[in-house]
Amino acid sequence: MNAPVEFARAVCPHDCPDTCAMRVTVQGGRAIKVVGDPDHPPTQGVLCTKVSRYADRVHHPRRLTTPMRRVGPKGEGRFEPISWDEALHLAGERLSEIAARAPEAILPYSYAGTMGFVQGDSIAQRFFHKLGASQLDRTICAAAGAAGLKYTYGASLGMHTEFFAESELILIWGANPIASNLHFWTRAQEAKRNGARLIAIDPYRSLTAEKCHQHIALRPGTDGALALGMMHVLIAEEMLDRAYIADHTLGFEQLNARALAYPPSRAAQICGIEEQVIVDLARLYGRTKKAAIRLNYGMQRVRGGGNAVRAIACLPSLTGAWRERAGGMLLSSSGWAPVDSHALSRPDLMPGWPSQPARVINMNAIGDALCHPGDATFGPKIEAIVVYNSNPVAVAPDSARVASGFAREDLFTIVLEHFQTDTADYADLLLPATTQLEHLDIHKSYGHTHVMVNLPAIAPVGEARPNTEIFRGIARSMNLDEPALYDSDETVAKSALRWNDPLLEGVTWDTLKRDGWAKLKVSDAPFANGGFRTPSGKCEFFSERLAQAGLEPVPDYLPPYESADGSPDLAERYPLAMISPPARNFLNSTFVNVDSLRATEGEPHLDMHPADACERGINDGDQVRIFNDRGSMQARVRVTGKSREGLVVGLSIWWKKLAPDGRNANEVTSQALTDLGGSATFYDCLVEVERA
Ligand SMILES: Nc1nc2c(c(=O)[nH]1)N[C@H]1C(S)=C(S)[C@@H](COP(=O)(O)OP(=O)(O)OC[C@H]3O[C@@H](n4cnc5c(=O)[nH]c(N)nc54)[C@H](O)[C@@H]3O)O[C@H]1N2
Ligand SMILES: Nc1nc2c(c(=O)[nH]1)N[C@H]1C(S)=C(S)[C@@H](COP(=O)(O)OP(=O)(O)OC[C@H]3O[C@@H](n4cnc5c(=O)[nH]c(N)nc54)[C@H](O)[C@@H]3O)O[C@H]1N2
Ligand code: SF4
Ligand SMILES: [Mo]
Repeated sequence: MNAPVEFARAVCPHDCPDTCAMRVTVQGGRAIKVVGDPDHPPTQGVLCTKVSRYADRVHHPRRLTTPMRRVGPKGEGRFEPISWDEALHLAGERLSEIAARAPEAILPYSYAGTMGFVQGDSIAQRFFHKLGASQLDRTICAAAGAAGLKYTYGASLGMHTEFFAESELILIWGANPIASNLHFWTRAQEAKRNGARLIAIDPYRSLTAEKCHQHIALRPGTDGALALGMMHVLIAEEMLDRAYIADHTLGFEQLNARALAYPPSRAAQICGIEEQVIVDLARLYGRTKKAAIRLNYGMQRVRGGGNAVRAIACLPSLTGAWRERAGGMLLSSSGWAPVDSHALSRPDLMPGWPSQPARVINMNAIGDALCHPGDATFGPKIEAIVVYNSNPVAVAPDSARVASGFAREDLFTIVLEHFQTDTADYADLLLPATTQLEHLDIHKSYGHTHVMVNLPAIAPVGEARPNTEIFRGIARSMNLDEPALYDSDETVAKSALRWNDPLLEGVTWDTLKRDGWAKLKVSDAPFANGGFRTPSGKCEFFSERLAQAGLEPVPDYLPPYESADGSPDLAERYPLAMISPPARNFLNSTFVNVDSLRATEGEPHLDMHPADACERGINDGDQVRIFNDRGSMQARVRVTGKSREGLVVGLSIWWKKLAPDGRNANEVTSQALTDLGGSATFYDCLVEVERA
């Protein structure tokens, strides 16, 4: 007899602005189908291809189902199963020993494998804070943009996604929504059907750029110059909303002076595009009432990423586009949610809090950090690393350095994972974690304005445990007596939001659990009457806080570290700029091991302009070696006009061990950090390419 079918409600946990609501069909304790919830307005019943296969991932034959201990050399990935008691004992024993001597020699490493507040950084951070472990600066993705927004608007705030459907002009800027923000793309197409013009600003003719009315293919890392060139035209031709500027902005005179230094001719030269393109773009933007910008993180993974976001964020305040709900800008909406991050992560548990917090390690420089012998400036050498919700050996820059750090025989490595990833291969202890269908969580979104609850749909697969439960277990084995380490998942979830915030009016934990989601009460045109969250309450063209920090207070253009302008000698040796944005069927390095999705991507490719290929005697379909001083990888070339001249594109992020040469794009990326926020500079990378 067939087991009865049940339905459960879940939230897509992935690092994606769409934060979809999912409906899970469960039969006989197994998830058999996952679909988009038709009742959730942002989801509209649609999931992307990847997550439609979520059940395959949950019940994947290679899911980790028991704790394991390393038996072979580091990195070889040979393990033997052990019991949870033994695993927790081994973890606790080693961490206790290090914590008693040098707590900062312990480092957590986590990012956004799940975006949930409970399984993300709640009990885990409380645990590391209590130990006095090093803190991790979680800056691998969005930190430059977040800093840019903070200094301009006061927080990560922007338009409602749904109102892009009413826009008359949409600049899709450093964004590839067909791959990475599907539900926004639906709105953009609605707008297109209503007559809106869509313009992609991207060095690469992405899936999205291909479908826009116009594609402006600038050099990577030059967006700040483009925005300043546009401003020059807006100012020179008086396409300004003087009243908006007077009432709701700060520092127009200084910004005016800066823009004057970027006539379109100069901006065009920097960006490698026609001057007329900038003039036309500025005129169209300045004359369209409902002009909206969908900015995304692709444009801020370069040296000047923070300043570029600031420059672009000034545009809608110059023209007064914010007055319309279909005008303005959206980079991230995550700052609307009233999250109680103090309650979640409890920094006050740190022994030195608040005057002497533990040292901070930037996650983008994990390669250098793991290889550091320790000294007075750096502090103690890292002796233990605990990885959860992340796959640094595949995703962190300067990968050879990262791998040599993880290969250290004297480094104690714990990895909490669903699968034996490239990072898991280096674990001393590999612990099986639950997926989103097996645990409780609460979410905000950075692409819409709902908060959402995920309820477990099935029991944990095998002996998998939620991250929270694993950290509670390690804490118990170390005899830590702090009660906050033992809060239940539901207690943690309830503490995630400030329920008395007016944006959550009428919403409680119980209603949220019952309904699955709630829309925050953010007004339709949030900055129509100003109300920015900066110290001045205005859109800050000039930032006093930046000036006080000794940084440039008015947005400027900074050439990429690795470019003909930024480093001419390097550009002689390595003349090609390389970017490695996400492949459509992967989510960062997640899903690379789902065979059907990997089969769709095929193998690692490198897209190259015909002129660059011809110059190197490279033909379509050739295997090539991509290299610089940091390392090399191989890929199959696609000779295509999708890449502008001088640019090569390797869609990512492959698991190294599933690539033919055991390497991926991060062999060549660098650990250098952005101007603001200490973000990674994945797309600020020069290489040379030759036939393999
Ligand atoms: N399918 C899929 N979806 C994803 C992800 C995934 O891996 N796969 N990852 C998720 C995550 S973590 C994130 S952060 C987002 C990322 O998604 P986005 O924020 O959209 O960023 P990217 O995909 O990195 O880059 C977007 C576009 O920016 C272009 N670009 C690169 N350099 C520059 C530049 O200097 N200037 C300009 N103007 N454009 C540039 C790239 O060619 C690319 O087409 O997507 C999320 N969604
Ligand atoms: N070359 C290049 N490198 C990049 C980028 C790029 O565009 N180009 N993009 C960068 C960006 S934007 C980002 S955000 C980072 C992403 O880097 P990461 O956040 O590390 O993302 P993933 O590679 O998806 O790895 C997440 C891991 O977490 C695991 N996981 C998921 N849920 C759970 C859970 O509940 N518990 C535990 N224990 N594990 C879980 C998954 O199995 C997966 O292996 O990569 C960056 N690296
Ligand atoms: S990855 Fe993004 S688009 Fe796909 S289901 Fe998750 S939230 Fe939706
Ligand atoms: Mo990201």
